[in-house]
Amino acid sequence: MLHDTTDRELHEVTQRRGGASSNARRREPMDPDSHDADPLWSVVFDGYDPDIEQIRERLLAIGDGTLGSSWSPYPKSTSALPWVAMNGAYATVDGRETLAVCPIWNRIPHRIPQSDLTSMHRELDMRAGMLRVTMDCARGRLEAEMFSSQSRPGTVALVARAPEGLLREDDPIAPPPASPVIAYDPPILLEREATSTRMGWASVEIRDGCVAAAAVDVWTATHDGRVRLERVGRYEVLPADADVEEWAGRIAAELGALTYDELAEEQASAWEARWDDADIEVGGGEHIQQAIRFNLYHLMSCVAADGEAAVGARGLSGPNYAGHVFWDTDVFVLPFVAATHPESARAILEYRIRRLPEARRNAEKTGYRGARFPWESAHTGEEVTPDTVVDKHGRRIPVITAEFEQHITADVAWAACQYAAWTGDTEFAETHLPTLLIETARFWASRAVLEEDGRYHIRHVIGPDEYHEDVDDSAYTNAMAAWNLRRAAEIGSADPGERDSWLEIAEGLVTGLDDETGLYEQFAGFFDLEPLIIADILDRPVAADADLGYDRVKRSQVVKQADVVMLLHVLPELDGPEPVRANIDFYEPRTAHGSSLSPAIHAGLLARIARYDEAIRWLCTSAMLDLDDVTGTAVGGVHTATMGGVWQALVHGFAGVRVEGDSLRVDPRLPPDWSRLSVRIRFRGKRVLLVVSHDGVSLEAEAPVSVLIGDADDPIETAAAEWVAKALPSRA
Ligand code: IFM
Repeated sequence: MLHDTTDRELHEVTQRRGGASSNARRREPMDPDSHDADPLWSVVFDGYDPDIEQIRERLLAIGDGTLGSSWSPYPKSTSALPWVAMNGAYATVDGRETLAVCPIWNRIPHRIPQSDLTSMHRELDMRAGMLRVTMDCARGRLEAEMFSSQSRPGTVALVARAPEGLLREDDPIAPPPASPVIAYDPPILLEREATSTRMGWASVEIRDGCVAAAAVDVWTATHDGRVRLERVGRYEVLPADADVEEWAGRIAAELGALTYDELAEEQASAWEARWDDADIEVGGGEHIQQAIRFNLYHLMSCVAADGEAAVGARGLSGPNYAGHVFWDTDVFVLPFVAATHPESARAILEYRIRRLPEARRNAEKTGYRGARFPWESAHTGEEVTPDTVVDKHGRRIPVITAEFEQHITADVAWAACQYAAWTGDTEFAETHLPTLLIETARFWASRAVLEEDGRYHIRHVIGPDEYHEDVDDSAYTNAMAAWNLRRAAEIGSADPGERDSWLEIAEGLVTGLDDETGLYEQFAGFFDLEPLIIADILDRPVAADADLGYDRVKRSQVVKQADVVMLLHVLPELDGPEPVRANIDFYEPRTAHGSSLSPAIHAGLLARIARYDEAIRWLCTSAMLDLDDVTGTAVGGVHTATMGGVWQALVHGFAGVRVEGDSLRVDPRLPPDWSRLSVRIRFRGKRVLLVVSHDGVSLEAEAPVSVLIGDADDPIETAAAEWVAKALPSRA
């Protein structure tokens, strides 16, 4: 049977290779006359290149967690993909739940045809979550700025200035493709001076409602003889029967009272607060520093903090994977927000919790008990993985991950424990956590089968490595299932009989571990496959199935992405340095890194065993994956799981930070070439700044925290809010 989700992604949107980086001057000032972009905090593109415009749109996307928007200088051109999406707003497209394309608020009504454009600069100011643009032609310069408000998610603002004639009055909201519903009202009344005003609204139908968008344009003349357009807009999800026109009228009055400058000030403070809780600084060069911030910026842009957060595989930055939610969200993105912005982590879990009834139905429908989360999820929580995709040769091929890639169920439980560990949220730990653990454990208890050899087996699955389908006893799946069962057995309210059976199954599950070598067999029979070392024959990362053919990779030991290595990353309690070394030595050269989820996980574990050159190589690959369009898929949106992986590689791998009981373990590995590494996190509600240098570790917390340094058994209870410890971080 054929499948490949990477190929699927390659063909979801037109691939425009050519690499953003070859044409990007990412570290140059946007507008030397008026503004110096800080190279460590910005991504800058010069010029207009139809071949890679869509990639640039995705990379420069702005977002507030609830709303994500990409800007196109020429939105009607075929090289553009204007894109606004809202968290959790899925429409039914061709019978399939798909992230809805929302009305467009950020079209700048300029009169600079492409043929007149003499230069263009775009600067994503990551510190302030703002996109700045200049466009030049013989008739003068257009300057614009826009953002999606972190302090008022769903509210957007834009300002544009230009000599008269370069801007024209037009509708503030443009309908998305495929949605004709739009209306424009007469001018609105304002309390401030304006040469004219205009308001517009639009809505698109989604599952169980609609996304309504309204914006107000205020035109003024500036003192230097230019015209100024100020636009403020709002997006909301309304019930299907809502009177959108009435809503728009009400919202327009509110928007008219907001000014761009006030919102911009709020925006700067809101982003400053986010960075204060999440920034990472690496004394290892500008390039990597900028890339790290790029990854953190996009993560902070795409996870809602209120209600529920449905984080798709491309966040809110682009259309790939139809905005579906995978394990990417639970295992890759959630740890970042659990440790920097717990509200967002809670919202991710809320998304899963609200879909528990559907997960229960899914388990029942497929013959099991408890709750089984779908491999791909959207609005309803039903399984939405497509049955087939069209490959690059136009052939329709089956996708079987929905049936077989079942580790997602343990991944959700794992994410819930991560959140509880980082935050100490007792309300969650006493209510939702037990429910999630028990329901998921019930699934595994009904899924594992006791066989004649006296061991429990889980047959017919796909582990993280999707090159090998329908395998038995995937080491990752079984270990995660056993972990899930054991964690559920710790819940006081669990039924004693059930608890005993969970522990028995966890104990009896086949692990694939060879005690002598410390090697995990990825699945039953993996060691008997052709021992093909992909590192010896192809430059990686590579889609090995595309290069070598699906059948060849299936019959060989070529691994798509971190699998056993993933296991050692998510359950560090299983390892210790020796198994990590043995399994990295064996699996890394066999791994194609054909999924973007892979390199960062390797980087983190390679750092743990002090193999710094390799660790930095894979860290850079993942941190620059989108900026350099390494996989040729950035056109479909940025890779949020990769970005979460970058954070995990730095925090868990290099800085060596993990939660252990009620303490933070800090056991860093600092590469000799890095002068320092500093990490900002929140642990149990307290802000913590950790600085690792070759002299030692210093930790500053806003209130006392309990810390385990290196491999110490006894925690140090910090007595004061400010605390500094010394420990030697580097290990051979
Ligand atoms: O969830 C991943 C999977 O692990 C590899 N293929 C792509 C999916 C979405 O990113």
